[in-house]
Amino acid sequence: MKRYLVTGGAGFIGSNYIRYMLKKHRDVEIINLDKLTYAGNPDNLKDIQTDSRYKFIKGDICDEVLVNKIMTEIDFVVNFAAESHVDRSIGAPDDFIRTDVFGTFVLLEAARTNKIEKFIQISTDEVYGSIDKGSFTENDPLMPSSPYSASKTGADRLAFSYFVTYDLPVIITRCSNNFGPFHYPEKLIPLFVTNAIENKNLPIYGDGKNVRDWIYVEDHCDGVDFVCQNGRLGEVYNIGGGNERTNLEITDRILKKLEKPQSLMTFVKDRLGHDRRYSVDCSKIADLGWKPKDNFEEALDKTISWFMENNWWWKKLKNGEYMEYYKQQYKEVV
Ligand code: NAD
Ligand code: TDX
Repeated sequence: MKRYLVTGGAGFIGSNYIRYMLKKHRDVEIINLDKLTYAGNPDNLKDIQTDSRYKFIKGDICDEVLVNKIMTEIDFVVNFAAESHVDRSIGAPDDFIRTDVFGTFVLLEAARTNKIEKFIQISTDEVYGSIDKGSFTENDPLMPSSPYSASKTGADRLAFSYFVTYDLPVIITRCSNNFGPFHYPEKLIPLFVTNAIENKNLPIYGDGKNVRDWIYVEDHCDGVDFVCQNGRLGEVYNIGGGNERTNLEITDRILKKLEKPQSLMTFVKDRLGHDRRYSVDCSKIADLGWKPKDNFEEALDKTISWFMENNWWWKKLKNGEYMEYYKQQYKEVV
């Protein structure tokens, strides 16, 4: 049995990754360590709660005693735990520094003491900052521009330093924008899909021409598993979907699929420091033999259908305290 510690496994990508791993591999045991912040949701893993290979521990990656105790039983660490929403990092950066930087440090220290087999640090394409033309390779300088991406850069480089300094078997992935089931409805695609279903406005920041490269979450999970098995220690791997779209293009597709009027589009005040375009060059992971499988338009349609069929999951999140706070803070119509 290979024993995994997945942190942040009750969040969007972490929960998809745990489900994917349990389905794909018979010989894995997974401990999910998650603090259950507003973004962590036991509903995301309802269907696998009874799998004997899966165990949930509610706790903080910053808790050194707890992390050290868990780490004695672990071969692989996959660190998804983070504060992950750029807008929130602009309003209140504190938790981003604490979890994304200090929490990663606690995990790295415990992994070093307990001599784990591999440590996968889930970083992000946002560490490079914005690029007008071309795509970033893994060797390009890091120019993060939000408190979120700066915190993630701290964690990314800290993980690398543990490889160089202590020989900790670290691999770092930098993925582009994910979408799919269980995506928290504060992020662009789930917010716009659920708003459109409810005939509410879709708040587009600025001119809506910012570009993101979208990847279906299952492809990302597959890429992380591939890198864990085939990646070289101490290396960084970009993971992208190869689907660059403006926010307006995404909005248009959502409205058409749901047969909703264009009049739901509302232009609101731009995000502070809003990165114009993200783009990663994925030839390094392609040379190792991996590429994403999902077709973007089909995967987006599948995701929209999932949200239509699972309003039990998102309705209570959107009516929750956090979303009320969020709405007041950031959606000023221009
Ligand atoms: P998410 O916000 O949906 O989930 C984060 C999870 O981490 C939640 O379950 C939360 O409860 C948990 N968590 C937060 N603080 C914690 C702490 N101190 N201790 C333990 N658990 C804690 O985020 P996501 O979108 O699933 O992203 C997961 C990871 O992937 C993050 O590291 C993010 O930076 C990275 N990433 C995300 C994307 C994307 O498009 N969503 C793209 C590239 C990289
Ligand atoms: O209401 C909105 N209106 C809008 O125009 C929201 C929530 C977003 N946007 C725009 C901002 C971005 O240009 O849509 C784009 C995508 O925004 P988000 O969904 O907030 O994602 P992004 O800021 O690109 O960051 C995401 O991808 C990289 C994840 O949240 C990060 O965790 C990941 O590292």
